[in-house]
Amino acid sequence: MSRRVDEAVITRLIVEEALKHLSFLADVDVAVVGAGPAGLTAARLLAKRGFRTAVFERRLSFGGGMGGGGMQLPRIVVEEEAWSLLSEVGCRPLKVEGGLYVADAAEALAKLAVGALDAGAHVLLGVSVEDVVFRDNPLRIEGVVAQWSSVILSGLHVDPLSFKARATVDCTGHEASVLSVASRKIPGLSLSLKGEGSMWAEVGEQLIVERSGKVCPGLYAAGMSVAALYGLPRMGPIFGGMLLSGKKAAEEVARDLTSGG
Ligand code: 48F
Repeated sequence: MSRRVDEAVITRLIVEEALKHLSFLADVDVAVVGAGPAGLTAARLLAKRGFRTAVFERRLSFGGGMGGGGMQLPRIVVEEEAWSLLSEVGCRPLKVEGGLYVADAAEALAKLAVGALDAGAHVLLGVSVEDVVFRDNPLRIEGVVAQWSSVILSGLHVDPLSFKARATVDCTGHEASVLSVASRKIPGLSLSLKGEGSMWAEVGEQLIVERSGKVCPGLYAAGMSVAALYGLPRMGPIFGGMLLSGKKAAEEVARDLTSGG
């Protein structure tokens, strides 16, 4: 066995590289919160356009609600108009019927994650966003406040760190946790979360894409957090709306950052 395998060297390599990475992410173009289908799609498209993009994911895994398929049956359904967002990352259809594509849930989430990473997005797993950075006059969200998920779970009182971002995208799914904390804590931000509505897949899929995008200067929403914000119907294990919502939010962020808005 090689003599290069020394415990102190392993520790030093991990600490140095991780701290260098965290330091690099202290000031980014875009903070995407949540590595579900909407967040991974938004992150891939923004990173591909050259924006420094960080994804903060509370769990130690990718995919959010995608891996669970429908009632843990590991298949997802995607409409034809959204399928290109999965085929671009190499996902293969298992079946096509009536304009609906069926895919393997594990393959879809793994390839969305690889797509985001290959495009240059930086993913921090096991990191929870617990607050936002804001400025008033004029009001603007300027980044996120993050903590190790393990610290939050342990209940230890440890101060978090802030990560500045020119745009923050809430892709936290049903919880809409970034929008929720901003609505509670930021004076002058008139934002009230209606909570998602009952199931109506077709309407939910359409409205979620229409309503995705900017919420206030510096803050955007994609995926199920949009349904939670505007009280839109839920849609269950059909994922075209999540992918197209991530794309729509990414396009709006890119437009604003490019124009300085
Ligand atoms: O829930 P999730 O997959 O959100 P999405 O991208 O897609 C929703 C669908 O999966 C499904 C659906 C579609 O029909 O109804 O539910 O909108 O992914 C959200 C991710 O955000 C993480 C969470 O662990 C999950 O992986 N997350 C939630 N809150 C935080 C967070 C937080 N405060 N900080 C970091 N990550």
